[in-house]
Amino acid sequence: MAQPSPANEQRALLDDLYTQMAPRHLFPLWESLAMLVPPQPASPAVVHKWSYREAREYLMRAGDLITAKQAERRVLILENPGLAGQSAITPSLYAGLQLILPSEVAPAHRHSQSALRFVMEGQGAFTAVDGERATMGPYDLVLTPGGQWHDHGNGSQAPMIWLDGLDIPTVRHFDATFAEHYPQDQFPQSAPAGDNRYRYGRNLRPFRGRSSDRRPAHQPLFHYPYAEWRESLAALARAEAPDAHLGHALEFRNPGDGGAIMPTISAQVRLIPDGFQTRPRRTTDGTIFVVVEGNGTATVEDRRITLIEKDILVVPSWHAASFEASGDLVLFGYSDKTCHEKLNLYREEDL
Ligand code: GTQ
Repeated sequence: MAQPSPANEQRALLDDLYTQMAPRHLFPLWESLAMLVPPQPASPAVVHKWSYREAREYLMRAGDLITAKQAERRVLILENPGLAGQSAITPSLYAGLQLILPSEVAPAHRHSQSALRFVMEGQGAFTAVDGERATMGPYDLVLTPGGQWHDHGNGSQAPMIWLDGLDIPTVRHFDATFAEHYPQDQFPQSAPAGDNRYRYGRNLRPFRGRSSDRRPAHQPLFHYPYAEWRESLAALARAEAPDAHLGHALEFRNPGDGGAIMPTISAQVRLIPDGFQTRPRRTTDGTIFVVVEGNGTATVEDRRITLIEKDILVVPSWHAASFEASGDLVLFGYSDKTCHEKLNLYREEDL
């Protein structure tokens, strides 16, 4: 074997090798190994907060310029400043604010991507999933699982705005996306509004099981009303002291399998009591938070971010975050935690 060349000579010879290989689409791992396999997550996403009040003004202006039908979905994408051009709020997840004005419809379609809707304002518009309507109110969580026909309509007198949380970047990553339009604006109504909640949202299930099941076995329930999850958080807060790192926290559960709400997305709610400050905690799942009630401050690594109602905050993977509440602070959050768990990647650390 040849003796290694002196450093400067080696550099020149290697650079020459790289230049000759590059047109053949061959590259040296040793130049990028530390970046490809870092010792801990080094997210390209950054911490960022969107003011709902500010975003809403732009969304309403879009409402004057384009109809929901014309747009198909009239949505402003919340793009992470560290992921420019990727329509992503974290490397795996998407977020957008969708507006439906009175008497508008967002026409029926279906796609591989799974979506959650978290209502920011308005009362009485609906999301229909395979022909069953969920009538939506503030801070309700509604799911449109992958592959299910869904349309939205607003029969109320006021604008309806919700946060869309989708796994668009994840599905793009797997190159597995299919989408279709339904020939009519609305998928035919096939069940009474709210049917899924009575069948699957109360620790019951149809006696004959799957033979009488309209809903897919893995996604029976698609509406988690605010009144219910908020009451559960309040009961938790009465029953025990807050967890030092979380406050009072609950995770939304899929009654189909006891796991996360959808195959790619997990969701949670937290109540941090007035005056309480959580200790910092970091997790591998980058998380999108919505402030539902109260004010406070988030500290993410060395950044302090004031929070008011309806602000939207993204905390990227492995960023230590803590929350301080002035007035009971109620947060909704969603992330790709369930993917991390399935892939044996999930880690969390209480600091
Ligand atoms: O409502 O189906 O924000 O398909 C992005 C893609 C919403 C929807 C979005 C979508 C939808």
